[in-house]
Amino acid sequence: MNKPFFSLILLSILAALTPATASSPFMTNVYGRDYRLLNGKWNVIVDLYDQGEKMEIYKNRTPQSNEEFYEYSFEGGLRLNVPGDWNSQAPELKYYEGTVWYARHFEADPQPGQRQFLYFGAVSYRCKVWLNGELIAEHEGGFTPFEAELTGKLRKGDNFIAVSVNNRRTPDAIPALAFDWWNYGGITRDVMIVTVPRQYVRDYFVRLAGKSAKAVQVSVALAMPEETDVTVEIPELKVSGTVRTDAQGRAELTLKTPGLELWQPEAAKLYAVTLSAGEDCITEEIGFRYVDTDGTKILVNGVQTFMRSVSFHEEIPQRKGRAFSQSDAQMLLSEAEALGVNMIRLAHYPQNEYTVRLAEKKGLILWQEIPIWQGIDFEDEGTLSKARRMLSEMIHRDKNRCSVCFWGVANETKPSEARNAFLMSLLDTGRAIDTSRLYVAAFDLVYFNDKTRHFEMDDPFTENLDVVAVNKYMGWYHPWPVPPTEAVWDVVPDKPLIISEFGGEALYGQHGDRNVTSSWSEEYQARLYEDNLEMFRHIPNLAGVSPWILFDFRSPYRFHPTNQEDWNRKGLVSDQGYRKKAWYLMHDYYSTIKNK
Ligand code: GCB
Repeated sequence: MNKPFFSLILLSILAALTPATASSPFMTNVYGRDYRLLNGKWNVIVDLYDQGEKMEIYKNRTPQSNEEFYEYSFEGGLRLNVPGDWNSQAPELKYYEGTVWYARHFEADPQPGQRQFLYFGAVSYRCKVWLNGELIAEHEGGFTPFEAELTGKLRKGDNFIAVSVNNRRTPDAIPALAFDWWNYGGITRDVMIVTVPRQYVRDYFVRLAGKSAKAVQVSVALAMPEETDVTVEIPELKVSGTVRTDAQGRAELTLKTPGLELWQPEAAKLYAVTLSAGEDCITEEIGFRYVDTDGTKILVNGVQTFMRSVSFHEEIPQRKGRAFSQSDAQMLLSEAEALGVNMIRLAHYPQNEYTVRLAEKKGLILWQEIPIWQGIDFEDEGTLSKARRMLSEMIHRDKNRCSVCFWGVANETKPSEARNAFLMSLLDTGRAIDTSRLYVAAFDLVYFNDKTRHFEMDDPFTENLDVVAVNKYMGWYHPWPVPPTEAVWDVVPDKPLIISEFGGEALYGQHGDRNVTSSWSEEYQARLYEDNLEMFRHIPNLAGVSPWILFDFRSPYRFHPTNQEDWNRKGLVSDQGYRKKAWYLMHDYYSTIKNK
């Protein structure tokens, strides 16, 4: 049997055998729980040769006799902020790829009848967690949460937690060996101890029951299998309902919602929704909208909506580090809003909850994706199961965020049987959890057909997607085969098409010839934008555009000694926060479209 065919069959069998991803791997809405952050300074040990586990340094031993000694100590060494990447906190860790141990003490006072969990917003990229010397969690994937139950393990008084974090790039990882952003390592999002009652509402999915504001559908899962009453209330609408869970602790409820106002792009409306069961009660601000397509149009709440988008990485350029806080989210989103967008494509991985929740409050549509970014080994079944897990973790974390209208499953992949089976398995995984969003992938294989004189793309996988997206760098990676006025597109003509990336590099403050690509000048970048904006007029099924990218971002991919210096300079805004000339063109374009 040939290898691709064999792997195709293997992948399909595996996809069928791997357990369903329908129930959430962590509790829903952790920020709505009783939690205590373990953020702040942690002690670290840099372990380039991976010796720490063998030495059991997670036991944090100290000499107990005259003969004993230990070649490590968590006290008295380097300390790093959590959340935060290590690369931006110590010069010697700027390019570090390997293991770093994080450790700290904390006080606990566990009460009978309560359960405690340790929750990590994200650790990049793989990690193991020990509590008081016992291994309690392992996780792979740098952009999604995980938790470990601590009930019965926490000591009254002092506890010691150690986390080994490793960000080494490997061929089976997601993303894999090379990618165009900084490989930040560390505990990059909030860490918290969460306390819940013994039985609690572990998971819920609240969304419209159909394509109208008339009713809301609620799916609930309790932590433990038990038949009990769950009450769901939307006080502002004076709506409530009670349902009994089945023996597995699960229930479905439909609530009629007269007077419900839909969440709309740029007009966010959220309702406090409360779920209670026994001793447990949890409230979350939730919005309601529906999204679908009609031919080549994207409809939000039945209204055709053109996606005026932009992308950013989870990075604060001025600080040269990963974004992690509420104020970071505010900075990124306010600059996006200033451009006049109604959508953000969160590049290229699930970003932190502060960004997602604030975007929702601001009425911004979101596209979230997993880092299936070029170079992925589609024939490796281990990689497939990781990808499915990442996708389901992303969906579970944000399924109640109505702002998320698109789940992205891949960026720039090439057709092959193995790729098709892999992506199909991701779509199946996603659709088994959530059918209230559009599934999208970004492709980069559009070419100019000399015979038809059209831009075209041959990738039959597009059939399986609700919306097709194309990254096309006309005027940067691709010279123009025809003037932009004649650049007519014939790509997936029956589906909505989003230009999910376009752009080129310019060093802020560098002026030069608007006709010379290698000038790296603001003038050339502005000209490139003029040309692309002209081309967009000749894409009949265009449903949105998303320039690449809002801010210059750090990337070891980019090593021109004077124009790049480890920065991808395609930002409309520089690493110092200055707007380049192209920003103004894009801003005008968006105001014109908006006011049409
Ligand atoms: C792409 C990738 C994006 C890169 C960008 C570039 O197609 O999707 O991650 O950063 O091009 O700048 O080349």
